[in-house]
Amino acid sequence: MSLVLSRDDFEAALRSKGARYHIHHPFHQAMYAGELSVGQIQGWVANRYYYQVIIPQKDAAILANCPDREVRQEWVQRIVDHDGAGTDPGGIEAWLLLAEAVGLSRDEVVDQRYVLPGVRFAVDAYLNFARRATWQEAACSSLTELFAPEIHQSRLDSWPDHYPWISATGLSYFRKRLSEARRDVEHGLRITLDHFQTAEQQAHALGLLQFKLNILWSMLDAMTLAYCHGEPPFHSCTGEAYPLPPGVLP
Ligand code: AHQ
Repeated sequence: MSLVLSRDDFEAALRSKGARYHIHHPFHQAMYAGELSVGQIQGWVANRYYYQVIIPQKDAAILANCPDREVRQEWVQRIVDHDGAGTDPGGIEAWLLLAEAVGLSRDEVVDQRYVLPGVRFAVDAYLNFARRATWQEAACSSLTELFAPEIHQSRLDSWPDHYPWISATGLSYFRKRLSEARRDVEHGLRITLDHFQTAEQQAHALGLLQFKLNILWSMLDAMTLAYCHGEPPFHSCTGEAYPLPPGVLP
């Protein structure tokens, strides 16, 4: 029977999960080292588009499950940050600028032709979890963003030197998330530390964060198999290759 953690120790336990963040995945390590090809970058951008467009739906599911007006007033900004509103084109539009900057057309990204089954399953697991979980559980799972500013900054720091063929305008999404992630995670952490009080609840919260870490890691596993090991789905059993971004040699 584990003992209940103090608020500070509970936060420290959540932050210690950073050791399993996808910044440590070999695909991301290769990205920062400048070892990815045009096609591998294109594959990552095209697949992560599916994650980006599901995030506002995930946040809308949280809002739908949340009866607390003050929480909703703060959480709703996440949807605006991605979908845009008024003069703000939003993060999904910024991601499409990134897609164009890496040599993909908007159409081939928006139609999701390159999204790998493993990526789709992982992302859909996140959305479906948020729909059926309590709003506090789903808020807790978003705390992978405790570690996100570092990963966005590492792209801003490494891409210009390693991938000079990607125009700076394509990096605007990463710049945008530096401040948004910090603001979002402060709210998500407050909800989590306030809600999960008993030792059992705290252990459950740590499990929810691990579930989301697994989602991010599994997405990169699918991309690694397809774009680094040359084993896209059905590569070994049919003639027709799974759709691959133009920079990925079949
Ligand atoms: O661009 C990202 C983003 O908008 C979000 C929302 C948040 C959530 O609600 O789960 N998580 C998240 C993340 C984004 N980018 C990822 C990356 O590696 O670029 C990191 C990811 C996260 O840490 O959960």
